Amino acid sequence: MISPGRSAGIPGPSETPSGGPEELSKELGVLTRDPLCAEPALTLLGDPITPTPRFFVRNHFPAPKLDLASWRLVIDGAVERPFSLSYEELVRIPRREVVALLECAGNSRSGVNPPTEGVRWSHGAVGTAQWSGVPLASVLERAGPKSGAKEVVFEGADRGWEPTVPEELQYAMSISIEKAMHEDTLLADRMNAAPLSVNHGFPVRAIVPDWYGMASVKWVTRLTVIDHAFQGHFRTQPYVYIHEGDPVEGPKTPVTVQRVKSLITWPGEGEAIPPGRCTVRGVAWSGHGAIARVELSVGPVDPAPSQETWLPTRLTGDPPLHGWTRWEGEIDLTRPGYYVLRVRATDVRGNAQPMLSQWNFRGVATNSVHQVPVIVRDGPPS
Ligand SMILES: Nc1nc2c(c(=O)[nH]1)N[C@H]1C(S)=C(S)[C@@H](COP(=O)(O)O)O[C@H]1N2
Ligand SMILES: [Mo]
Repeated sequence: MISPGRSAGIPGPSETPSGGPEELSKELGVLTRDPLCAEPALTLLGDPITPTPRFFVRNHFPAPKLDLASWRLVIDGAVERPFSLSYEELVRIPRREVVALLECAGNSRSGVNPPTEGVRWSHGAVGTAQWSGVPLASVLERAGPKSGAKEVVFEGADRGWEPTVPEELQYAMSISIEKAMHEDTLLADRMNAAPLSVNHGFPVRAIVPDWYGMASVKWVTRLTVIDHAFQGHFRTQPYVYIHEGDPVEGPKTPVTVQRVKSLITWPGEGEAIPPGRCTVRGVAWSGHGAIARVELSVGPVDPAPSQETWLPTRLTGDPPLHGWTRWEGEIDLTRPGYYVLRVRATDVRGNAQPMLSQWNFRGVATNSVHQVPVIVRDGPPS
């Protein structure tokens, strides 16, 4: 008998991706090899949906190779009916498709000054994909969270060592129970109409739309409902806001919802463009709501703020709920020279991208105005 999942193109046990280096796309530049952190050039990110070979990879530990036939998901903690289920059982639950953007909280860290610890991402640790899976709420409702449930902890199957921690760690991250019960929060097994690759979390990962990527836990094998704030390493150490003057001891504000941000995907940094009219393109998003406007400025390299003239851009396509909005704006540079293009987005709640986002000790959630130097000159494109 063919299960409903199978007929929808769900992989059978024989279709387990092989993983390994052969899976790594040539469109990604490698920042660290083991564990793998890789990002595409920004000029590859203009499409509404990011093709999987151009989707960044952020692994904290070596990617585990899980076997579909033996994979199980355990649901326990502060629930009335703890249980576990196999992949076959999971895919029988009614499914949902969600277009959602993932941005690594460390994206754009290479521009942070003074520099901080952490992977030195350029701006490519962001992508929008179509995810398909089972609403997390369907699984949680079956277990029945107890009153007083505050957070859900996702545990990944990956483990390893971090320089400053004396014991072996497992990747784990929590989200609020409200976010966990949102209909678009998924246990996803498909990305862009194909089974997840090993590096993107095969066989099942969490997708937590509008939150930074650290919450979308890959290789999920356990969900634990808790009645307090999760104190695991990844929740309390790397993915928190720490500002100058904060007390060293004591709780820190966790990184959760994506800040408003826009990026120029064309022209690329340092690109030579011919004099005359030129269309600048890019993407913009906010975890707080839709993008209301995106403005572009063409300035001298080092403008006084008063010299900056912000021009409106056109938002193209339908505004997605959890993806990015594409925009384009016309510029007209007749005189050869060196210029800087700058872009800033504002969301419907009035959150605006700052010229320089407030510095923090982890270099997370950087959303400074994106600046792209260009050269206007005659002659063949470089
Ligand atoms: N189990 C597990 N889940 C994880 C991670 C990880 O290292 N282990 N990295 C997180 C981080 S920090 C990000 S930004 C996203 C990246 O997802 P991607 O590699 O599919 O782009 O996965 C998240 N989920
Ligand atoms: Mo991340």
